[in-house]
Amino acid sequence: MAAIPPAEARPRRPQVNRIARRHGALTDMETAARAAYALRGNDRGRLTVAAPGLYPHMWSWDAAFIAIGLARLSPARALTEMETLLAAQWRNGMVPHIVFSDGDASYEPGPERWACRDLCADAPEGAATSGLMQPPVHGIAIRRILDAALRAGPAERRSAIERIRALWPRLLAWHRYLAEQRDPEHRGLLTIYHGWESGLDNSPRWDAPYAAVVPPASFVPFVRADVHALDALGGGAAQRPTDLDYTRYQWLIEELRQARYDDALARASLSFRVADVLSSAIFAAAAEELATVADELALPGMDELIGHADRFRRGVAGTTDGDGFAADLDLRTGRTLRTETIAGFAPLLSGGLAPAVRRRLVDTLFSPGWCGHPALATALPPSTSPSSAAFDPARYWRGPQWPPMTWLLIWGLERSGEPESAAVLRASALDQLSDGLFAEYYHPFTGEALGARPQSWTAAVALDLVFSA
Ligand code: 2M8
Repeated sequence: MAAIPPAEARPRRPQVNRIARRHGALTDMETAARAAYALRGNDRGRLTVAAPGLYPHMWSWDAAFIAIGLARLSPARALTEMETLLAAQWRNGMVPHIVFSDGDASYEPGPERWACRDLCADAPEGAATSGLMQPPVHGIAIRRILDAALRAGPAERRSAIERIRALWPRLLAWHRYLAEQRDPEHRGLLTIYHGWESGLDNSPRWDAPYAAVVPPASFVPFVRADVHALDALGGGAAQRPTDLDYTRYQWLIEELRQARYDDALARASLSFRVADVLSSAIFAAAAEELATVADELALPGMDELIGHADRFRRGVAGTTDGDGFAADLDLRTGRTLRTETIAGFAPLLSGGLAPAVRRRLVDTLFSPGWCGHPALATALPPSTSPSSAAFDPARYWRGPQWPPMTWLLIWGLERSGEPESAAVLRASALDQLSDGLFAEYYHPFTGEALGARPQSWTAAVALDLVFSA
């Protein structure tokens, strides 16, 4: 029998208010059944759209979370999701942030606005794509799919392993692109060219760097489609980034087009260039997960993957304050960007903190500034701390709770030796998801469903959380 560790070494049970399931809430199995139904409804055959209406295409990191959920239903279908995404990989290895599905022209910016194939020889021949990337969750998804396949029957297991082998060169090329093109100076931190690349588009993390993105007076922004798509759900402008934000987003696309999506030119010319600590932590974790797959399936590249994991784990840890809270870096000004946002918990994904520091970071997560805030409807981390001046409870990444972020933290806590804290968050997450709506995000104080719905990645993480409980 394993010896019981001394009290000091044992993870402490976080002090948070556990909220009883609300009246009329679904059971976990009902939540899972509804989540499967929602994912089926958003399935277009070889890809799952991020959400009907607002996001009628495939998004890169959404696809990874969707695959994590689908793996609970069918590892084969989960692999199809990854195959569709990776088939749209650029020749330089970049996995694009949007793969456009045919037949829906409602999303802006659409393929014509990006014009990737006209401007860059690296853009793929097949599906039209955007010219940006998103956080590299895919290695984590591949690991989860393999785990699910290993629990399945021999035929399904064999087929999944063959398909992962076939995807392997593309996965390695993606990680190589990130390590070489997005961290040429070996900081162990990924450079992003647009807030959209972080996935946390309008987070207060980017307020300072975006203030320096000033479109010329001659720039005519295109008409936004997102606000109208949300009006139908009673949401609209108050839940989305502002018009000023959007003009900056659009101008950055113009700058990228002028750089012809060339990384060296983008790094030298763009008016937004930051080192993104959360994407970097995800990259370290994904590299480590892929290294275990390489090891088990005798695939090439294991040492390289371990090297990336080490480099980025150290890069992330190097940005932390005394309590392990991480920060981004503005590469244009050299300034550290310390914000009270959920990205500060990045080291819980990548690891590498001394145990005492990690414990302080977990304490912060459950403190009144975060999950322990007395006004929260569900004790889950908001995207921005309610104690921050930038906190806005209903506006997109500036306050609401996002289920995939909760999933990442649960996953990170589990793998960094904090299973009790992970279990507490999981119980709260299942409580939030028991409304069966699978909203894009949730109002932290009222618990109201916000944004698009059913949002595929929300349904997907619900499925995974039910079956991993
Ligand atoms: C949101 O971003 C897109 C642009 O990429 C948008 O607002 O139109 C973000 O929440 C992003 O993280 C997410 O991947 C995407 C689709 O769910 O929507």
